[in-house]
Amino acid sequence: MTSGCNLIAPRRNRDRIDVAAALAVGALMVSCAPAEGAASEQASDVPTVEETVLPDPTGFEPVAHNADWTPVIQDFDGAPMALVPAGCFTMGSADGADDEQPPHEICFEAPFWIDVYEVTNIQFWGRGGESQRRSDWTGDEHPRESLTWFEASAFCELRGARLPTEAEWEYAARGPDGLVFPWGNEFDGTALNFCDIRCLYPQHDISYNDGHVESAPVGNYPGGVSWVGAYDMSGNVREWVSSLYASYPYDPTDGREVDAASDSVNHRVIRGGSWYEAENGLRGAARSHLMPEGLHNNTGFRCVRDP
Ligand SMILES: [Ca+2]
Ligand SMILES: [Ca+2]
Repeated sequence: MTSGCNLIAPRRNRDRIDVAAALAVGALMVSCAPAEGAASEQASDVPTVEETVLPDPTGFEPVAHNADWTPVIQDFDGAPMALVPAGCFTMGSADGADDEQPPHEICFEAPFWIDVYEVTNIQFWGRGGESQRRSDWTGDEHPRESLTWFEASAFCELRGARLPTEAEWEYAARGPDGLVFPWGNEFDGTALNFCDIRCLYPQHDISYNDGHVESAPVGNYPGGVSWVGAYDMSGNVREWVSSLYASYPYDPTDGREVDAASDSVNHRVIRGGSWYEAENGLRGAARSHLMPEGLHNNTGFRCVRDP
């Protein structure tokens, strides 16, 4: 990364969110080192507010409470990513399913970046993603779904990134406060795309109309943004994470991470619930799992990268 960074609106929202609005929600958005060929495009349609200095991702102190953190968003060649600062949280839930127990403390000594949005169709194809099946809903800004764990993982690697671990995903969704949902501890059917009144399945919740029967364009529910600035951590599509499905406590050294890439038999964890889920499955601690070759139109992904 170089100097000459600019505060910008998120790339995918250029035509819908201006910089003032972006700053109004309290997020520091930084764009640096535009790729070759992208400079003229950015110069023409991205409003520049002021020069700023790229924050050193490792320069932040560990965070003890969600409210202590102001989102820092950086554009990585068109993919906005949110910085997740170092800190600790309680993974799992004593009130959840058996596989969420026992709750246990997980600490991150270093920060990491996580995608602000689920990976979209246009991002996937535009960057050479490969999948045996296309998404069921193919709008540019709809999430890329109906792909295997291996296809999702390979795409993140194309971006110089990787799938989040299960612990990283949950920390980015819940934060040091351990929120039940990304936005707080009470369910709010206006903050996400889930199985609402128009949903075609028996678990539908007639109390809310979220505007979408199946998947929605990413970033459509600002009320549901997580403490780090990530959208749709709850709902829209479920998200592959790197981890093999195994019992708690979570231990990244017990094989669930190191063996995942070569294991074609055992289930991988999926997080966050989707347009198909009701309230309980949309909690930040809720765990689902699938065979890695599973193709489901309610399952997509997002990537993380290390500083
Ligand atoms: Ca819905
Ligand atoms: Ca999601």
